Amino acid sequence: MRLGIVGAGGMGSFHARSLVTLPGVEIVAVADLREGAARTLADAVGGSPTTDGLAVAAMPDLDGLVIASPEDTHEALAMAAFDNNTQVLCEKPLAVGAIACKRIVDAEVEMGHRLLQLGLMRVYDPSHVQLASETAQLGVLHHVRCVHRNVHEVRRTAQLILNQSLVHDIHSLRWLIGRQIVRVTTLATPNPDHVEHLLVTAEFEGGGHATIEFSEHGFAYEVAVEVEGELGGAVMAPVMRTTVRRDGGSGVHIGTDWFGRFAEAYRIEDTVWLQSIVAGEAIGPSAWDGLVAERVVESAIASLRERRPVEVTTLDTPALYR
Ligand code: ISE
Repeated sequence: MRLGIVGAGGMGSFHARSLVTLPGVEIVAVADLREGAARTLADAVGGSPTTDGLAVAAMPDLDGLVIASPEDTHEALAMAAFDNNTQVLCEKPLAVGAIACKRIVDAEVEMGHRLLQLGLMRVYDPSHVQLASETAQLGVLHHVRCVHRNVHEVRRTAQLILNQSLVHDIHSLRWLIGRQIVRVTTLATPNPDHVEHLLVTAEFEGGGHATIEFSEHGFAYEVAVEVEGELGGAVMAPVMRTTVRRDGGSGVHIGTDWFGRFAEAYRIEDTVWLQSIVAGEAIGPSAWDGLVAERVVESAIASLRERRPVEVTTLDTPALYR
């Protein structure tokens, strides 16, 4: 399988280094606007380095394209790959804004088959998978509490946090509950331009609600989920780590980034994506999932701006994604 990588930052490098260890994979090109980053990754995984991502996406003899460049480049890259019927593994968010996401969905619907797998990798994380199966036994669900703590040196805007980080929690909620989010309310502190803490409450179609608590000045990288239902509850067990007892105390190393916490999920995601290439049809989280999440993100941003709960209108799921 001849693969191209666009984006040689953290995520692109992680995927490239993981994919190249899998049987039958050859990385033929690595693109990054930073010439040195493209060269360093290409030296490690193979392929020609370039600064022209679009040229890599448009290569006619590519079997798969990994898009791990900034989100405002995703749409053009995905469309260029679609022109050659190339399978795509696209990092989240799908694109910036529901309108751009919808264009990608429309392109797949017009082709009549899925070519894009979206990097919402929590569905492959063993602890999330176990939580999902336990959640299904809890009867009517009343509340889900999502906690997401990130160590980020630069304070981001609420819009960026919702697009780059909360998009995961928004997708997890829909996956765990199996229903749509219909209304959201957002609060940010100290202010929406430099957020340290963001709180989103989400209401589900048919009842039940959730909170997403996001913290940017966290002491470590952590993702936790607690579900409360009619018949009981489930708490996603923290990933097992070594407890260190020293200096009169006891502590557990948690880690500061998602590469460690979700390493296994990313590897499974990469393996599933290669299966999509063999099958000629994308499996796993879809462009539609990306569009649905982005519409929730847009309502959450509107809620912050307008200081009120904002509805998320639902769309009919096209047959391709049912
Ligand atoms: C980051 O970009 C990711 O993709 C992580 O999965 C997410 O948890 C983190 O908040 C994002 O900044």
